[in-house]
Amino acid sequence: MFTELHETYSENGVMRMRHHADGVPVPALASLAFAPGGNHVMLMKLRQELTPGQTFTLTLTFSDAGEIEVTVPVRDQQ
Ligand SMILES: [Cu+2]
Repeated sequence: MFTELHETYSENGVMRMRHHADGVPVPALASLAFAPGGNHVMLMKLRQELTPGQTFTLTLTFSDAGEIEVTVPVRDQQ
């Protein structure tokens, strides 16, 4: 499995995803939301199915703050 940073956007009424291969800027003293329908971490080539209720660890890498691990809960699709 690997991950990509994506942004969902609408083009001519069609929802598309843009891959941010070089990362996304996080403004100083501000926040950047990752949520369905917007910025998200896309899990690619999963080797096993994820089950609602389970969690997994994701390591986010920041240019200044370094690596930060977050616990990701798996939920039902909405
Ligand atoms: Cu995506």
